[in-house]
Amino acid sequence: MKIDQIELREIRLPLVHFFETSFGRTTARRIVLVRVEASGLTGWGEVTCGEQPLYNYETPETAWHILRDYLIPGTLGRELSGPSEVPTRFKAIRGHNMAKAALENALWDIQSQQEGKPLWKLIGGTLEEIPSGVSIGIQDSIEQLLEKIHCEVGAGYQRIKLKVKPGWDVNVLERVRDRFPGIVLSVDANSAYTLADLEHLKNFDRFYLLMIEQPLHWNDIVDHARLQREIKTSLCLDESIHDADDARKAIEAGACKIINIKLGRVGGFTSARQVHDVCRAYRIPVWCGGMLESGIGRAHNIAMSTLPGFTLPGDVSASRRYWSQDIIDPEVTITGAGTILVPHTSGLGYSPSLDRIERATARKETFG
Ligand code: OSB
Ligand code: MG
Repeated sequence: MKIDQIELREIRLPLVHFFETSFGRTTARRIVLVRVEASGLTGWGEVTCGEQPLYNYETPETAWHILRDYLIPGTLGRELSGPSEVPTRFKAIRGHNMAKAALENALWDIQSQQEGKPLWKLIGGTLEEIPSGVSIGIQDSIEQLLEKIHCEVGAGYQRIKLKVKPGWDVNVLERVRDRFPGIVLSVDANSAYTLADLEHLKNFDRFYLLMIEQPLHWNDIVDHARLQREIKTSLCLDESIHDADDARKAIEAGACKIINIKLGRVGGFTSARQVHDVCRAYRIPVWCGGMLESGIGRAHNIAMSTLPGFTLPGDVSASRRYWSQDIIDPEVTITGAGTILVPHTSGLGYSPSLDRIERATARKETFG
């Protein structure tokens, strides 16, 4: 495919409810979208980084810079054998996986349209109904949290994940388990603890959680392996896994029993499939993480979640939980069984609304 034009846009989207993690509260998103024109077709990608360099070091500004000054000049006007040529071509550029993923994933969108098949089939997906869970942020009060859990369980979501941090953990879990003894429950600390908290973390075993996600340092494998030896609950790594090699090392070290795959964090579909394949070979279950994506990133997440190793409910939930109006049609909805039905049309399976994207655009730059 020959890349004829690339457009970068930053859109602003207010969240319907704030989202708070151990590193802070988000009330509105700044999202960089990549639109690629190739072979007469249009493909879309989303940079999934946060507004601040807190989850990882990427921000909308760093992504814009890396795309404008490196990734776009390296692909514009060129004939590419396919989307997987993007990671090969930019191997020398260290990191910036979310910027790379946005470009590569837009090309997968184009290729699936070219071949006239759904994106999820093109990447090798097999599951047509995806189990869906929710990630619930830190709230202003435990009562507010209990009310939120009640609503999400009522909506049918198959797994509830709670954000935790020192001071909002065992005390909260005590109350949650008291009221909801039977739900499938997990927690995500986004690196809020250290091994000095080992005795405290052992208390989490009482709540028969499905997993504890990324309790320790955001780039660590060794300390997580130590922690996993000391507690019964399965650890899941998120921030620490950037590629298939990280996954192999973490699994071999015994640092986790589950891995969360995020398309942006690992650099796009090519790398995500490699992480998935390594986990499958070791019989490590995976699930699709979320980054408060707009409909475009959400549609890519749905496609990835159809790979056969995605056996646990993901953080991919209905558009309505985030946006008063999503930027795709139709919006993402869940069934009463807590699943998302994958689309059967070719390409992404959801149409970006140019109208709504234009209205949300804060800046735009076109190349080519
Ligand atoms: O660690 O999974 C995470 C959101 C922003 C940054 C990191 C994380 C999250 C979530 C939200 O948990 C998942 C979602 O609903 O998109
Ligand atoms: Mg996480």
